[in-house]
Amino acid sequence: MAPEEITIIVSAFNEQDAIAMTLADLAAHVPAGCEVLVIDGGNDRTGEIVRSLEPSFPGLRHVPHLNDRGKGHAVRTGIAMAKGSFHVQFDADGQFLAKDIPAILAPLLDGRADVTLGSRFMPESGKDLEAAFLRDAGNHILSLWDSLLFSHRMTDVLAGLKAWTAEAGEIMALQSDRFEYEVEIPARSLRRGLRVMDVPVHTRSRTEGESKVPIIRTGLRILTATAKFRWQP
Ligand SMILES: Nc1nc2c(ncn2[C@@H]2O[C@H](COP(=O)(O)OP(=O)(O)OP(=O)(O)O)[C@@H](O)[C@H]2O)c(=O)[nH]1
Ligand SMILES: [Mg+2]
Repeated sequence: MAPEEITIIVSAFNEQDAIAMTLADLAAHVPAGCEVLVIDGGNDRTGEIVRSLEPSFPGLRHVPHLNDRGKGHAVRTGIAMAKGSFHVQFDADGQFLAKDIPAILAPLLDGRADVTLGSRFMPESGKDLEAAFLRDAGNHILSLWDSLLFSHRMTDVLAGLKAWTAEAGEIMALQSDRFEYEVEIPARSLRRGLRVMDVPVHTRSRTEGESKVPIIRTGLRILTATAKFRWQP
């Protein structure tokens, strides 16, 4: 498969301390020539750093996202701009590892799934996050809640590494602006008959930059949004 068929969507909000490391990891693990769109909603030096790397990274493109309304909005912009037939969503903060991208794409490439969800909680996953009890517990509860609502077992609906075919991207027709879009991806996919599959991935603790997530407020927003995704046509 030609590398141009793959688009990596990297949403970034003030990730000047992590973006270079994230892009170096991508450069080492994805075929040269893949499209990499950094959808930048922040106002720090992230853009400057990405633009300085563009000449040595074919396919890399900095996309200033001026009226950025959140990560979901940024990913939707990435989907609308993507030229590839396969889209990978990859966080800018270096917590997910680019070496897992071939595995997350494989079920799409050989036609076994339309959407793949990276999972930090399968037996084969590798996780060296320091104890984040509240976050993990919330994630397990949301994943279980979604699995019940959509009658499909999912182990980690909130992971920042997911992939889908361009066609599935159109069918999902995401609408969320903020973090609830993580759940909107499997929810709309399953409601619209797409095949969704978990794939074990590896993570490491955030070493650079800082989290943008108020955990309890975000969890509650996601919980109510899920019910909406389930019962909306
Ligand atoms: N464009 C854009 N990107 C965002 C926004 N909020 C977060 N992001 C990016 O989305 C990715 C995930 O955000 P994080 O803050 O790391 O969220 P998280 O991974 O759930 O939380 P941590 O585990 O604390 O890192 C990162 O690459 C962020 O830079 C936003 O409002 N706009
Ligand atoms: Mg993160």
